[in-house]
Amino acid sequence: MPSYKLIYFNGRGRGENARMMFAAAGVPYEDNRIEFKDWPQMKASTPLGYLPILEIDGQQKLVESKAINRYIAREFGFYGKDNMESTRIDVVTEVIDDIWIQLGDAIYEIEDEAKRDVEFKRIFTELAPKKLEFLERFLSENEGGNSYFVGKSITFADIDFMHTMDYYLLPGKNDNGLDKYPKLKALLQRASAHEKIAAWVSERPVTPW
Ligand SMILES: N[C@@H](CCC(=O)N[C@@H](CS)C(=O)NCC(=O)O)C(=O)O
Repeated sequence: MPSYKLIYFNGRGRGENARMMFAAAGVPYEDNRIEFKDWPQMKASTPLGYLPILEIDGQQKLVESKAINRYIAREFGFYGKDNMESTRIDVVTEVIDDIWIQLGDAIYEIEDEAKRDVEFKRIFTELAPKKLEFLERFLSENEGGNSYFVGKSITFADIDFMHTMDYYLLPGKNDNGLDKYPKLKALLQRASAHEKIAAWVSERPVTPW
């Protein structure tokens, strides 16, 4: 088994999908969390000036979170059994990514609270419903919607969905954001009950983002 070191900030953000897959697979890795105060002197030494980075055996350095996530998903069996399943996982994660990116921009880029709330409202009432309606239908195409997005066991698609819902179901602002999508709501509960992922979620460092 290679040795893995995931280098990211002390938050969930673009590092958490990988951490959840390490946890789900039961594969040991170094969860290297960089504090913002240490980042300026480290930035120039990184390949692209941003994180995450996945180091494998202290040599290979992978950058770009989506590439890292797909690499880990392939290595640990969370990327489907054939090209069609992998592609269906890609469909889910790309649809989810649109929500995640725009939510992240609202949370981190808009400082004015009133303006941020306007953007949240647009995301919750205009952008996300189209994506979630699609995902509810897409999920229903597999095992009547009572299993996972693809196949009969958890994949990167379900993990990414869980991770994004962690942000999307914003406490006090969008707690009931999945009520119109019963299959997705049940999927979130099913995936969150995965023993190893649930253990990781309860033991991981509590961070504001
Ligand atoms: N496309 C890159 C974007 C990475 C990125 O923007 N990382 C942020 C943290 S989420 C970062 O390192 N920010 C610090 C900086 O840019 O100096 C990816 O998905 O990995």
